Amino acid sequence: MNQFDLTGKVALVTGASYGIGYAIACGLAKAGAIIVFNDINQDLVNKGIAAYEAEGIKAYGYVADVTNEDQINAVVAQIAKEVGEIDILVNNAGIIKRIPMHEMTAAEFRQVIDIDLNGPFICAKAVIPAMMKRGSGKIINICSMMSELGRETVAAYAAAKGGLKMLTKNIASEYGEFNIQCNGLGPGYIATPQTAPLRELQADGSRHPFDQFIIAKTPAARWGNAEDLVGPAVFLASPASDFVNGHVLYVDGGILAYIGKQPK
Ligand code: NAP
Ligand code: GCO
Repeated sequence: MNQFDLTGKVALVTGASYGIGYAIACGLAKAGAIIVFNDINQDLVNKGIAAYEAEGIKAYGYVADVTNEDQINAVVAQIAKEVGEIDILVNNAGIIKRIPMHEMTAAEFRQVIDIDLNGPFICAKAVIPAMMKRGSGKIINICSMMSELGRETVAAYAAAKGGLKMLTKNIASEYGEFNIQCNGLGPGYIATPQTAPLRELQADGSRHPFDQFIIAKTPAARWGNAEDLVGPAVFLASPASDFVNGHVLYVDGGILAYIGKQPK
């Protein structure tokens, strides 16, 4: 038996019109999964469907804000009717606000927590009952280096991603007996729109200081690509990981293991 075969499995990847979610969804599709995704407006969903089609993937797209429990519950019910019960949930949708904490408003802090932590709670809560009834399910929460480390200007994001690590462990603890596995996938620094500001070339054509910093902090000496996350995501979504639960699999090129290259 191919332990990495996802044939016939329905996978919901949140916020997957582009970026990491899109790459993971494409990888799950190539392993046989039926791809369903949501984004916050129809324009993004339409663009996503077109992008999947260009990859030869028929994806089902729905408009839903992960922070809106009524919208998520309605979409999960619609998916069950139109596509099938969800076997795999990838909580990918997320934002970051890079603001010094003492300058961040409470509203800005709450918005990041709402999308990056409350959203995964709402989506997991929506799919778990059917997984319990079926006696199987996979939940993958997209964590971060900031599930383990802090840095300037990302207090809300780190609080959310640290909380998401513990939510992952708690879902694993509470629902493991129903053969539901909940694990985290912790990307390092990945070249997507979300990190584009950290890689912008300087006026003199030199690399952004943060870009240089990440290269020095990464043993692989490169930024990750969204495609680097596909194999680990297929593993966590497949029978190959049926006895892996409450784990955060970091895909970071070695950042968390490395003190950093000595400056020349
Ligand atoms: P991205 O390029 O900004 O894409 C995020 C996606 O989530 C977008 O499609 C976005 O839609 C969607 N989204 C935002 N708020 C939403 C909401 N309320 N409801 C539904 N969808 C929503 O980000 P990314 O780099 O692909 O990151 C994806 C995930 O990986 C995030 O959880 C991020 O924290 C995490 N991560 C990223 C990195 C990295 O280096 N890039 C590393 C570690 C972890 P809009 O376009 O409308 O905003
Ligand atoms: C930042 C980056 C990071 C990455 C990612 C690292 O500003 O430090 O955006 O937070 O997005 O989460 O794993």
